Amino acid sequence: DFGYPAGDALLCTIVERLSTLPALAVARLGADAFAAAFMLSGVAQVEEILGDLAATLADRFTLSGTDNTVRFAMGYATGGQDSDAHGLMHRATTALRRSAASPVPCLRAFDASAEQAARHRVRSIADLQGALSAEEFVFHYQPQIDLASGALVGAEALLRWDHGRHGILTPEHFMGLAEEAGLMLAIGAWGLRAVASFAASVNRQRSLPIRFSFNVSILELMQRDMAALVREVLADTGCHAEWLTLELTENVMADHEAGIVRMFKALRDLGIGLSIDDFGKGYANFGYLEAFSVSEIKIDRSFVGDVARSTTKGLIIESVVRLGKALGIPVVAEGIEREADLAVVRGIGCSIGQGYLFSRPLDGDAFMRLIGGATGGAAAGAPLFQVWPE
Ligand code: G
Ligand code: MN
Repeated sequence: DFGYPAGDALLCTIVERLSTLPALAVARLGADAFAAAFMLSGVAQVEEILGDLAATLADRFTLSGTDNTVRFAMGYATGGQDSDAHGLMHRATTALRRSAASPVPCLRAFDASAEQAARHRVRSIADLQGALSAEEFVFHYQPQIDLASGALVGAEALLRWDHGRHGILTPEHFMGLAEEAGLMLAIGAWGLRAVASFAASVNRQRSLPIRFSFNVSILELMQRDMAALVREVLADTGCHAEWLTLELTENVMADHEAGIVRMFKALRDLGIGLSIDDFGKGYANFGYLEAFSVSEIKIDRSFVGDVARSTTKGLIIESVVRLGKALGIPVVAEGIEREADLAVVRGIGCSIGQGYLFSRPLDGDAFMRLIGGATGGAAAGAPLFQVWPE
């Protein structure tokens, strides 16, 4: 803001001040980066030198006749007689970068674990970039059971990364990184296509189709025209709109801004379902039931687990089921792990159940076998699971 001459004068002042310190060498490394090397009598001297350095730079600088403070990021590294200069510079630069990246630039020591984390991150992003083309992403499908009949009526498609070295990874382990690396949209589009193709191959010859639900994040919804993508994928795969449901956590819908409301309307107009995932877990805000045309509510598994032993959980589920009935929206109980909990949610009147008690998420082949193959039409609608305790 002060122009080049003032900038040059500032740089000169910085060098003058640095030169008052007992440094072995002072250097300007780049436009606004400086380095100073000190010979230490012992590690204890580090504090003293850093203190002097900070004090020297803390004084106000005169720029074009006005007094200003200048903010500095600072990083350092220490080494012994046998340290090589390049290694030291590299470690100090790493510390400097971390200092500059923190919201309030402050002094940073070189930290081996931070550097390791940074290196690990770079490697993971490279892995992630390779994963899509190497076809390492897969979907596992977890059955959803009609609690009145025991028939399999739906499945939640769950993204997994079949990572050579680390085994099967769930989205919590890589979606954050995928967002940072700008890969989320590519993974999302690939995923929708994969699930729609699978749904098409499963349902093409079934008299009673299975509904497939697919998790979408708010970030993805804000960054793309989801309705356009869905329309294109349905056309390409031959999947019917009624075979697909998008699952969104309730927090997404809590602040129903106009753009999102319009997008959901477009999606519902296409004929696909819209499910509220993890219902009751976020801050309760029933406003969105009014704003959006929701087709399903999934009660969060924290209310379903051990419901047989908690009156409160039972009452909460009961009120959600009553709300669902009044609105004409089926309620899914997720995370059913025990017979006793199944009996309770079934007694309360949840329409659909999902959880380890019925089945873990299955890979595509295992899911196909479970339903009797692509021509399992004969078995469609028949009870595959027992839904009442013996
Ligand atoms: O938030 P969402 O409902 O999308 O989470 C689905 C996750 O819950 C999947 O990773 C799935 O493996 C897991 N899950 C499915 N059934 C159960 C269950 O019965 N118990 C528990 N603890 N987790 C389950
Ligand atoms: Mn879900």
